[in-house]
Amino acid sequence: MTELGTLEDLPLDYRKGLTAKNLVPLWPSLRAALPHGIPTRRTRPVVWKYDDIRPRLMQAGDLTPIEKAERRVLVLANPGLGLENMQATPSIYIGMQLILPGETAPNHLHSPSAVRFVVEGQGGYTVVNGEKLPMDKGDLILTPSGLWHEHGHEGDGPVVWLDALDLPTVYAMEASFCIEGESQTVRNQPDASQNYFTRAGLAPMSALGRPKDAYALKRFPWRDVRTSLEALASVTNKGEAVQLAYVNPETGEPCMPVLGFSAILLRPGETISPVRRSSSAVINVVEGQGQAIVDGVELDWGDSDTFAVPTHAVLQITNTGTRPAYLFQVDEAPMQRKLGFYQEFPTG
Ligand code: 1HN
Repeated sequence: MTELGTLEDLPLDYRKGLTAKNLVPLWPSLRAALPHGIPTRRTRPVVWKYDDIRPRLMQAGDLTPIEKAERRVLVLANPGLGLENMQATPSIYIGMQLILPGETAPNHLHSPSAVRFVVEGQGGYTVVNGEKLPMDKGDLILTPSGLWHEHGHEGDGPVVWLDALDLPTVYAMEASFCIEGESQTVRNQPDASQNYFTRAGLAPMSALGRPKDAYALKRFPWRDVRTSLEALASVTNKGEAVQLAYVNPETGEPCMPVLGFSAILLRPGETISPVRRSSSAVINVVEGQGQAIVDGVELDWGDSDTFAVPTHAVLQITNTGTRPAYLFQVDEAPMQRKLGFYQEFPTG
């Protein structure tokens, strides 16, 4: 590799002249911008234990009324990226949100896209463009860019869900903003997962003649995901990942444009070594216990824990328990594919 010239190689006068005119020489920074072979990653492989999050979230419930928070959230911030930047990985925002019985979180829309993945509790709901979506444990709820959404809680006990947003990317583009609105009128029909899209391979006849709905399905009930994972496991060799992607049933494409979502089943004692990918990931444990080795760092995980996987990381995940483990994965592969640089690197 050729040694490139440094800033200090340049006469001070010349450097000052460049600065005065808002100009910067590329060659002293070229290797940092384009490292050879593998990107420089500041993202750390870390685990956020639910046992650390939950009591602090409940404390927030006492300390901060919902009116003073709008969204009562503790953000899972990766220490390698600066806690203040609210990035679990460079392109993934993750928060844990608490809503208490009777509370409502007001209606708004924004340019970033969000999903909710329910961690605990019953009776929560989100209204998305007039469609009331129940939130049971493990359900995935989409609140895409530009769609009105508000939350509520009609049950007992706390409801906690994980928010995943493409906020870091949208914010970096100086394109992140929000509009507040009046509470929505709920349409008098259950969510589309309960009537229009109840089975793979079946779509309402009326869907055939019209343009594809970018967000045909806004709720993916965990009950169905779990059943589908178990069916897939029955025909998948041990050591091969049992993994299902959440897709738009009308297009077969990832259900959101920037972030991708998938569910993984790990059989007791099973280890999987997914290919190295150019995208980062955040993994939440629906249930089970095990260990991940991420770029050589050992992370122990249990129920409702969450861990970060940097881009290009070497990853191994083991279910150390005696029952199946279920994981929920967020990554930015859909965005990287659209931008034309998504890659998988065979390991070994
Ligand atoms: C948001 O709209 C929600 O609607 C939660 O529940 C977390 C974090 C950043 C920006 C918008 C919500 C958010 C958010």
